[in-house]
Amino acid sequence: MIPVLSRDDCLQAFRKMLLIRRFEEACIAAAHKGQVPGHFHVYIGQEATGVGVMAVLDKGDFVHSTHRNHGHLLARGADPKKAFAEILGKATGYAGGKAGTLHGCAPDLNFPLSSGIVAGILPISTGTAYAFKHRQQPNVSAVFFGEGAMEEGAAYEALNLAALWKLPVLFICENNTAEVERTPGQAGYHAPNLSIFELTDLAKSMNIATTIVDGSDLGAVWNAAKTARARAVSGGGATFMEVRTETWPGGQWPTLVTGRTDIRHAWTREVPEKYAHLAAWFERNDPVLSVAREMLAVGIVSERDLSTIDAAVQDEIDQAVKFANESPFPDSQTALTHVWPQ
Ligand SMILES: Cc1ncc(C[n+]2csc(CCOP(=O)(O)OP(=O)(O)O)c2C)c(N)n1
Repeated sequence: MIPVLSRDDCLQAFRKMLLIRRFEEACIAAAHKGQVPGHFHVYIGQEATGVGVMAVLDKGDFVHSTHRNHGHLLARGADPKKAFAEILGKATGYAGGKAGTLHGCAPDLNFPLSSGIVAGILPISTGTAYAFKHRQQPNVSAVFFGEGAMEEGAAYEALNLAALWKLPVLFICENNTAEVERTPGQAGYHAPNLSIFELTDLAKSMNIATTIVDGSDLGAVWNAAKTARARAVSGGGATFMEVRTETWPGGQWPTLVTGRTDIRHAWTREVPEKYAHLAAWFERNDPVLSVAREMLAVGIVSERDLSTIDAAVQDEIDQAVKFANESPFPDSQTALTHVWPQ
């Protein structure tokens, strides 16, 4: 699907996807050193979704996310230094260290908040869309959430009102369990409290346009998001996009492995012994390597170009980590600031 995009678009998107990958690998490394307070969730394996959707959004559009927000922030253009500092709880982070990993935000980029409450963000994003409609503003509200959100009542209320009032919302449901056999009510199904087989059936029942997209295919995500945004700003209402990816095998909490992505896997396909258990995923399901392979195949880049981009991205992440490590923790005097309207 890469041919639908220009060379510049491809390169920019690939760089962002790699930035997210390296950021998350650094995050896992920091967590292994005990530097990340509490629980956190990485975006490895879903990079094409955030980057593909964000590529078609306008500056004036709003973005909302969940507990798995790091990739969405970087895809929207967040500063990796401030984003990493926030995750470590430092004063230089986007929210002065108070949001941490679970409530990532970048207000300057119209990314006001993420909610750690599963499905909690859907009504908020629908409210944003209502404001756009009320003000006759030609913008959309994009909201990312996992398939688990479809088990929650808040999701149904948000979908219903978005449909009823034809609100400009892009509901991006990131189903990161595409490989799991769909057996409603069974433990193997990641959303075991759902009685449906297809997540899109829920949105269809509320007359919302739906689409199912392969999350390892950057071009497919990009196209679907573009269509959805055009529908929303032309008064056609919301779209429910189910983006399917296969679970990253290194992501089992609490034993997250770095699964360090060697960009050379894109052309050598030789996965080091240490990561042998991840080999099949790197080969079939890794969106970053998939885009790299496609770009190589159509001649947009050479192996050398990819290594150069990777080195520059790694350097940017190293600087972000250094910045975050050297930043102070917030002063106790700030504990009660920004927690209530003043
Ligand atoms: C209302 C609520 N219930 C339970 C939790 C605990 N919890 C945190 S993440 C998570 C799984 C969410 O799965 P999904 O929405 O599919 O997102 P994924 O982690 O797969 O990206 C749960 C149940 C929560 N945060 N909020």
